[in-house]
Amino acid sequence: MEEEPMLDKKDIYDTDKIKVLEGLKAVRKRPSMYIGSTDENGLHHLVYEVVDNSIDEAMEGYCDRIEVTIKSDGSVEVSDNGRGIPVSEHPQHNLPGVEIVMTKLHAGGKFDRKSYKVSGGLHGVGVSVVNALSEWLEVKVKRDGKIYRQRYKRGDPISEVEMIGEDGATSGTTTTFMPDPEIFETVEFDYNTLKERMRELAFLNKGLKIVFKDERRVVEEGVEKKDIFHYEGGIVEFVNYINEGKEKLYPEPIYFKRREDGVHVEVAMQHKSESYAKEILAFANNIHTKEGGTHLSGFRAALTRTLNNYGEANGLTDDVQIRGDDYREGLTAVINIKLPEPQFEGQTKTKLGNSEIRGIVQSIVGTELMTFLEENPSIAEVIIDKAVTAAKARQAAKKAKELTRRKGLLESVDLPGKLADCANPDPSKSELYIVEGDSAGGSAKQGRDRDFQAILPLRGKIINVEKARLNRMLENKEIRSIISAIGAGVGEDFDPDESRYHKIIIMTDADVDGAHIRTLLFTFFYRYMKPLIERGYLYMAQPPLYKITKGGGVRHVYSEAEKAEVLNEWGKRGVSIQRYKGLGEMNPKELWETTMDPENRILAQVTIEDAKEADDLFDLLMGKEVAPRREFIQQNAKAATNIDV
Ligand code: 0RA
Repeated sequence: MEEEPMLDKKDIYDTDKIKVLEGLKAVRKRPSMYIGSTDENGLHHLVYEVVDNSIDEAMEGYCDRIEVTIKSDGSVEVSDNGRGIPVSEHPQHNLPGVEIVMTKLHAGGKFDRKSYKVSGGLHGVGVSVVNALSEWLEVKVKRDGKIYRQRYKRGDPISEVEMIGEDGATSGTTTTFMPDPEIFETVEFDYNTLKERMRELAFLNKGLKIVFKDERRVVEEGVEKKDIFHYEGGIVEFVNYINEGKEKLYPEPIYFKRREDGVHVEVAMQHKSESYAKEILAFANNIHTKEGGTHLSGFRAALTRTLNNYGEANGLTDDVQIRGDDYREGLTAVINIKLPEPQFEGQTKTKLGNSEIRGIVQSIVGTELMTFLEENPSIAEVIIDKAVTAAKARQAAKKAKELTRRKGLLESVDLPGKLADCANPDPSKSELYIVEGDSAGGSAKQGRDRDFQAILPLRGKIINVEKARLNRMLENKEIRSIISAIGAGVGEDFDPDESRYHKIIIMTDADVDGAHIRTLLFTFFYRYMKPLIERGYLYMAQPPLYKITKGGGVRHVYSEAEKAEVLNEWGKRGVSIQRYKGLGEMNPKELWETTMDPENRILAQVTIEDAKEADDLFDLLMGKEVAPRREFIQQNAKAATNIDV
């Protein structure tokens, strides 16, 4: 900061101003009432508040560039090329417009812009709040060929609005502020936090260029971070950004935009094909309404109704009851509305409350989407087909759940026929072996300790992974017998406290098929019984790799290293080495001794990371290309045999 002009404060404090200062004092006394909190969130909110003012100018069409810079001293500068905050005197206050905007809470009236302001929740409290909570703040206005400046300390003007130069070419407003460490727990801005909001604002305001810079490390390290966000495609590009790298059901997002009763409604949406997650982002006046609201419910109602109507009229629904959820499976959508007087409600003031908006959004989305479907029948068909598949999967999952429900208090669980259960009723002492193949299943049944070990054999290839869709998993008989053997439900209803075993041990061969089945089972547990993995109930059995015999001695080894050790110890003469290719090669006694006896066996506990990896791999296996698929199965088969305990 440059020299501070000497001011006799009495001279400039008219009664009006005293009121103003009382207002800002109140802000400093209870900052959380204005910005939510004084932690990191509140700190970053200061930037949003200042940027929102420039965004308002952009929304009115007077500004197409905003520059946001974290300066090397830790202050933040926000600069726009809008009209510039007026500097002329306000008739009632006898103060320049810019001073009113900077020092008066909710400065309204003459210098208040109308239209679709960014306001609601914590947004729109006004830049005077930022001023009050700043150690210092400086505003520069370029207007009518001149440059004006005023400075403040903790909200107090410490200079007049001064004309400091001339610049005939441009107009705009630049605000620089240093958050007050007396107020905030931390005054260090996080680049990535701010960056995400800047990107979002650029998507929501197509054509607007936001230049975001961090100059903090220029001096010491010579690095300047800079991102430029500028999207001529607006929210269509937003959807492309979210869906990047994913398989899409149709190549371009569906887009439409219309205005009704002074409300602007804009929607971009696209379904992913191999992913089931949905991401529907709703914004009102640039505020991300995380808690939803009337615009979101209008969108959802229109989506369900329109697709149902189209599907039924064109015989695409396969007589299945399709629900809204089914149409939203894999959907990425951005709903962007601008309305005159938004009401924000909810815990975090991010729920749009204006009731008239539901009908407006529903009617616009309804007619625009119907037009799109009629003009693009092949896209309409794939969307409805996907929903039909989702609806069928949902019904199958429901059936699977019903299967696993306990009958009554005194009655036992409905157990699958193939399960050889254990005698001990205490889950914490009980183990369930899920065994690949009937023959290994037979050996395991004979070799086990039936007091605490239960065996569930699975048919060789439980399901053709190449063709299986995740949602078809629950229709699979083998998967259903796992669900009922464990007896704790599935999916959202899964309750690990109900699990009939505290150790669930997957026992498969150490070959490609075994790896296949393991991937599938891990994926199943990860998606439908995750708490089981989190509790550490899921394990992999580790059968030995080799049987080494010499004279009367027998050693089972579980790794190449161990094999080398034994050969070193015994010498090579008279030694025979047998490689186990599958579990089926072991007789019941050998299987017990090497793989099931708690005294000797090695178990690998499955972690969430292991399961997540399998889940990603599963997605890859479901992918379209054939060559990489083969390769990954082989690599995974290798990796899966090398897990250390
Ligand atoms: C009030 C009236 C006018 C513009 C602005 C405020 C204004 C405020 C900010 C805050 C950051 N950037 C801004 N740009 C403009 C309209 C003045 C006119 O009629 O020319």
